[in-house]
Amino acid sequence: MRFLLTILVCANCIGASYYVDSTASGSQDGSSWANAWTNVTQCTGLSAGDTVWISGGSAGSTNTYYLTAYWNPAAGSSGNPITYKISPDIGYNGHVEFEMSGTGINFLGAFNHVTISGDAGDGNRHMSLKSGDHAIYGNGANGGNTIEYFDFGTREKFFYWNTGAGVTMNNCRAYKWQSSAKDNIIFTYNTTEAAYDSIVFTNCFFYAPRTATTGYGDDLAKDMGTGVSFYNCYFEGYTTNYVYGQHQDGIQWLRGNYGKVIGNTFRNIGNYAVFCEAYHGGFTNVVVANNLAYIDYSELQGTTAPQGFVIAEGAGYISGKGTNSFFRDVVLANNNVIDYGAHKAFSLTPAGTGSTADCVFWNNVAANSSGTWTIHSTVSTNYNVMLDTTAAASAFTTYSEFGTNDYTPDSADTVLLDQGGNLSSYFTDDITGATRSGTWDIGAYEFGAGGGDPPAEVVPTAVVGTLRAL
Ligand SMILES: [Ca+2]
Ligand SMILES: [Ca+2]
Repeated sequence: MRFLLTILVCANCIGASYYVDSTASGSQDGSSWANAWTNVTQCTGLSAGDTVWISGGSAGSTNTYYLTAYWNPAAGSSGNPITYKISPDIGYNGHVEFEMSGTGINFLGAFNHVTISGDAGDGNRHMSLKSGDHAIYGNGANGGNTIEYFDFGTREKFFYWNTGAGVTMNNCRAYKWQSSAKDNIIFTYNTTEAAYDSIVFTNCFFYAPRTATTGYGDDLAKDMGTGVSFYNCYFEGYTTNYVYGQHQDGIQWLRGNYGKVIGNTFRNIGNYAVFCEAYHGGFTNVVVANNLAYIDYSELQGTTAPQGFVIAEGAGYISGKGTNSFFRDVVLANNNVIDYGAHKAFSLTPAGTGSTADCVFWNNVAANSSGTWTIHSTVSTNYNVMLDTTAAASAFTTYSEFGTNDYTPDSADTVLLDQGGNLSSYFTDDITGATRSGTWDIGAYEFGAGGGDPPAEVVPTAVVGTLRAL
């Protein structure tokens, strides 16, 4: 009897398993693969902690799940989400594709305490979205949600939510084509004061269109709000005949505190790689560190627009808020800006009569990026280096303009290697995720730390034109 009781308690603890398979032909009660529900919309009777395994068919094949309205997955509870996940089982670990039937339908609206996972254990994204309007749209997502290993596809609208927190998105991908309907991939503005890491993007890949010859193009992340973090993500502006009016920023942060931008890579962004723009007021508790921004496209380098990492008053600030703003506990450190030509790599300054307290500008390196930095006199400034192409070739393991380079300090280098200051009270790793030890190096890469390169993947073929049908 005691044994039985133990089993029951444990079963309740780990949650029950249910099954969804679009090809199932049994009783469709979700109790097994044979009797699986045939769509996620059929799921009923779920409890917090349960797992719904979804079949992608056999390896290499795709099961498509058609939705005629947005998916409203049943919610779990705090600490016990309901998990909707690709099955890792042989015969079911292919690919899950969601396809929206009809126009103007978003894939997800409000969702709470759910995990949606395309992780079959092999590092690939086993879930994707085809057609539909926004991938995620709404005021929901109020806690404990994870979306992972999900390819949101090639589309014009992705993520928009104007309140809420509690979303972690990891190992996802979004490739935006240009349109007049939306000029960003991620748009969120959580105006409620929140802690660090309330909304987290990690190891994700984002692509947005821009022109070759101006700074115009869609933003990749916009507005943001409080408690948003980006870790180890990849942001790229790809070239099109973009015809709309947005200036392309990698992350354009217009409001909010407790933000982290750490270990990310920004390639060929039309305007600013990161622009913390004090549009709604100043910033407190923001860390921008261990990031790499580079240009490897000569036409973009020749335009007037690109800049690296900028934390400053905005050009279009709200009167009485952004102007003369105050920054506290803002850290701009260990970032690399590469091949921006005559452009500016770094700014950390409020304008007008604004001031700062406890702000840090340390350990940054600008290579072949010779614009004069704008750093407020009240900011702690140390261990920053500007290198011309000759000095960069000496300092880095390998360097040539627009080259495929290794920005780890060369073993014989005396400019970056062991020349930085220790900021372990703010962060402890380098861009590869390896722990920094000993005397810190200047720049995003710590010599000898190992850990491999930051994320990179084969870049999809650029979408040239205005709209491309799926
Ligand atoms: Ca912008
Ligand atoms: Ca070192």
